[in-house]
Amino acid sequence: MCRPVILRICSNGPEDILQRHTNQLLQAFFKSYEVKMPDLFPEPYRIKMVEPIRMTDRNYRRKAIAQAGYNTFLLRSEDVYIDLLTDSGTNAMSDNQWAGMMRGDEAYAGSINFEHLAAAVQDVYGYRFVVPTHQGRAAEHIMSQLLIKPGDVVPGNMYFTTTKLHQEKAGGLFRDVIVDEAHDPQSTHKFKGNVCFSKLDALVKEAGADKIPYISLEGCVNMAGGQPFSLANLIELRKFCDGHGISIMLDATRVCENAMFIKLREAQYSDLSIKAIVRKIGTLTDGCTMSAKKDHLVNIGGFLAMNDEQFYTRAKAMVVEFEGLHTYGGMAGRDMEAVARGIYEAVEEAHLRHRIDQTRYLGEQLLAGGIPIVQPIGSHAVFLDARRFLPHLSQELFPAQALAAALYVESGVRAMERGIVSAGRNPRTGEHNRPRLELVRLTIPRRVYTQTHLDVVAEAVKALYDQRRHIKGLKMVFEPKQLRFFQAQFEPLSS
Ligand code: P70
Repeated sequence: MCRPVILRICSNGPEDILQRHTNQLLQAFFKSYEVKMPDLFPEPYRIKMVEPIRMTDRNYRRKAIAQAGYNTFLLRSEDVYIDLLTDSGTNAMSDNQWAGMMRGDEAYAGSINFEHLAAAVQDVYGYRFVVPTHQGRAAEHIMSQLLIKPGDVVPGNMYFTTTKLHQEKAGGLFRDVIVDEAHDPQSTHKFKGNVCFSKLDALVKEAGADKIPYISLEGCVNMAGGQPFSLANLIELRKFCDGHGISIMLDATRVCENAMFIKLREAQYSDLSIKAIVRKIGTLTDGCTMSAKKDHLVNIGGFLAMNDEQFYTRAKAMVVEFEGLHTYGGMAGRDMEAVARGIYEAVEEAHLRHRIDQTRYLGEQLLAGGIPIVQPIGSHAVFLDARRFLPHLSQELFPAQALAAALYVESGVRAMERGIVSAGRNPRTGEHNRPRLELVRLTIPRRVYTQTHLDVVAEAVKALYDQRRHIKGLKMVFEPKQLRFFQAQFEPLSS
């Protein structure tokens, strides 16, 4: 399938030079050759350095997964062929970012790289204050401790594991207010990350607005399959929250990818640059936590940002206790420089178009092979629907965990469970939480794998689907108290 080239040149100020340059080159290329733009947006980069990976055989992998307690988090990276465990910290940095690493100002206090980072956040997101942290969960920890009081309720557009943990540690209770469609892997709603106002309204009436310190809003909702919220929904949310005196704190981890979907799916914003859309989202929210290891294209880093000066003063006081001085917060100067540069690369349209098209490519291959996946195909990953893949396994037999282990044995491809194991236990009753979504996440690191790698993954999943009846359930034999999915161990059931 081909369609004509339509590339837009964005101009949002001097920092957009790289974006303009890349888009101009692509435009010139397709124009001068008078070729049609391929259906998939091509890589807006070329490869300068490679990292060898090795293929192992099935027998080797059978032993490796048994040693890892059937938990893909416990495999050695060396034993993995294509690593789709996560898109977190696994991105390939650009030459521009690596060059920035050489400009690290490693002074204990007042590093110039912190100034670059804060200026980039202010410019792109529009928040007034920035507190650096080593990664996203550290920002979540500080924000939860400072804003949540015991007995508070925190609504969110679906839970995320670390976010919810820190809310609970601060004495809060998470409540899901995402639209129902988000829990249905077969619903093709365009914005499954949207907030449902009847749920939110009922919660505010039940708990009282004074018990709700903020609503937690995530871009491209991870646990729902990388599903975006719409700008229309956020505008309505802002109005609702203003009416009740409730803040909106953004989980900005994948918000640039969310902005790409807004541009493609919300007609009234199709003329805006990604940077302008991200800025709108920033302006409509009161602050954010950020795991820069995702959209910002680095291997480590994060921050907390806000507009409220008092909150900033308290967050600065707390970051020195847990992370480091407020001008590095657990990052080296060079890491902050890489994040500052990554922030601008993250809002390049060509990068994001390629990114979501790569994910779509894998998803469409699987759909064509009849594999049950979450739809619409999200931004950062393709999610296998383990309930439909393994209908013979009940949720207590950990179908998604078993499927991820079997995929590794079949192909050397590493994926991640996102189902009952990830959902943990109810802190009050001790029972397993039983999410409707029982998924395996095939997560695509940014700028790392080629189309051929994705072909291998698709073939592996299809081959496994043909033998799905032979995949057996698991028994959990070791269970950590918190975030159990990271270190839990399992044994296969014999029948
Ligand atoms: C992933 C990673 C991290 C993450 C996130 C959202 C929406 C916050 C964070 C925390 C890593 C991960 C974390 C827990 C379970 C499995 C994997 N997500 N918000 O692979 O950020 O990792 O920097 O502390 O997705 O999805 P950080």
